[in-house]
Amino acid sequence: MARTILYDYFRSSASYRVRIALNLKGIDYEQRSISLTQGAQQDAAYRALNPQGLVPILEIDGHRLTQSLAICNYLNSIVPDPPFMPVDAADRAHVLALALAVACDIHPLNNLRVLKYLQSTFGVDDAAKDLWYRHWIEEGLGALEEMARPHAGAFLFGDAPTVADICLVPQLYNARRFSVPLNDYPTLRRADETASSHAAFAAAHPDRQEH
Ligand SMILES: N[C@@H](CCC(=O)N[C@@H](CS)C(=O)NCC(=O)O)C(=O)O
Repeated sequence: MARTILYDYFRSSASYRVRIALNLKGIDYEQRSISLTQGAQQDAAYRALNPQGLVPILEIDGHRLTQSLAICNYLNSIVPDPPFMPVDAADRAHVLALALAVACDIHPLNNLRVLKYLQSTFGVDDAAKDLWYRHWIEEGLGALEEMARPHAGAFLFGDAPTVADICLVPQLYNARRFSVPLNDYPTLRRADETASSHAAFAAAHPDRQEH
């Protein structure tokens, strides 16, 4: 059988999501590090694999998959246990809303290419760039805290990890890197703390990756 290969970057939060998902499902994989700081995602050879010039890519079962949440969905389909999503339709919609609040409404605004464009085209300096970064994280996490609180347990939804936690943990790692205070988000911190003692999450941490 062909090997499962993850093209990722240790600090990429979309890659971090897929590492968590693969670990939760117990799927072995090899990593190919694509250095975002050196611009390897723009190399013609890499863009031939992913025209978006973004990590991650997952090669699995003869498929080449992109988009971290599409990859999570694929993994959840081929290995149903443990499930990433609740069974009840309303609960699923809620968990997906939490995941998308991070993946669609926080993360893209702070992506490397967006920050670079702000600097190169609009002359934004480092201080203004950091302000931008923190603004979108704080606004997004504030809303996520409110959204998650009613149904949270040890994790963001109940007491088992879901795709919402898969998105949350890398986003909080990012927030800490940029010294964003997390005091106002007790529900998010609790889920993050639970996840940090879970082997699948711990093994996916950027500090545990070779680069
Ligand atoms: N929606 C995509 C986002 C992928 C993405 O933005 N990846 C970032 C790293 S987290 C990237 O490759 N950035 C390269 C760049 O901005 O040039 C996903 O979930 O996979």
